Amino acid sequence: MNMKQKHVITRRRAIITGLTSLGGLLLSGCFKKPLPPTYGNILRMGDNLTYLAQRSLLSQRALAMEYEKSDITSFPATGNTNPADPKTPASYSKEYQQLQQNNFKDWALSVEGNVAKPGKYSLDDLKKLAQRTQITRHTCEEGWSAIAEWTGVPLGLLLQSAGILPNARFVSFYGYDNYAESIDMLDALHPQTILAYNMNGENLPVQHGAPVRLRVEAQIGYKSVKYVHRIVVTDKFIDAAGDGPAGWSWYVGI
Ligand SMILES: Nc1nc2c(c(=O)[nH]1)N[C@H]1C(S)=C(S)[C@@H](COP(=O)(O)O)O[C@H]1N2
Ligand SMILES: [Mo]
Repeated sequence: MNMKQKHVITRRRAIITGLTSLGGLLLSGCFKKPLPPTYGNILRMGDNLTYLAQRSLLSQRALAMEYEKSDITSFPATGNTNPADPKTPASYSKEYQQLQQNNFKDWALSVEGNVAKPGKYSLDDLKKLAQRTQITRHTCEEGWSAIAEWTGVPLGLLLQSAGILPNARFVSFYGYDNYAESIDMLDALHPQTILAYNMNGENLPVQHGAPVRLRVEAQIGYKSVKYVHRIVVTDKFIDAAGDGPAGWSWYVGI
C-alpha cells in the first residue's frame, strides 16, 4: 500500500470516528435502526418508537437526574404491597411469608442463565459488594411521581461477579408476587440500575419490596420489580411480563 492510499484510509477512519461521537444519530439513521425485542408484537407497537428514539438520540450512559436529601417526598406503595398476605391470593407467597417472619435471614437471590457462575446470594453477600446510593424520582404510569433515596448493589457489579457470558443480552427479574419484568443489557449495566436493600437510609420496607427490589432509574416505575428472588440472564428476549399488565410497553425510557 502506498502512502496516499494509507492516508485515505486513515482519513476515512477519522470521519467514521467523528460520526460515531456525534451521538450515533446519523449512524443509526443511515445503517441500522435499533429495534426493540418486542418488534412485531402489535400490542407493544409503542416500543418501536420510544426505543428507537431513546437509543438513537440519547447517550446510552445518560444518567437520570439525582436529587438532594431535602427533595425527598412521601412515597405511596402501589401494586402488590405484601406477598405474605393470604387475603391477596393472586400475589400471596407462602415462601415469602416464612422469610418475612424470620426477618429475611434465610432470603437468597438466585442468579441464573448465561453467567459463568450461577448461584445464590444472601443479603450479606450482596452487602459485601460495593454499594451505590442515589436520590431519584420514581414515575408511575398511573400519573404520580415521588422522590426517595435508594442504596444497593449496582446490578452490573453483581452480574460481573457472576461472570456475564458473551452471548448475554437480556436480564429477567422475578418477584415473590409473580410479578416479572425484563430489561436489555444496556439498562442492566447502567450505573443507576441497582438492587436496592435500603430506602431513605432504612431497610427496604415490605410495602416497597423487601428485602431487595430493582431500581431501573432510566425507565418508568413498573420496571423496578419489588420482592426480587430470581434473576435470569438470557441471550434470547423473554417477555417476562407477558404482554404486560393492561398493555404496558416493554420499554418506557424517561
Ligand atoms: N413485584 C412487584 N414489583 C412492582 C410492582 C408490583 O406490583 N409487584 N408494581 C410496579 C409499579 S406499577 C410501581 S409504580 C412500583 C411501585 O413501587 P412502590 O410500591 O415502592 O411505590 O413498583 C413496580 N414494581
Ligand atoms: Mo406504577
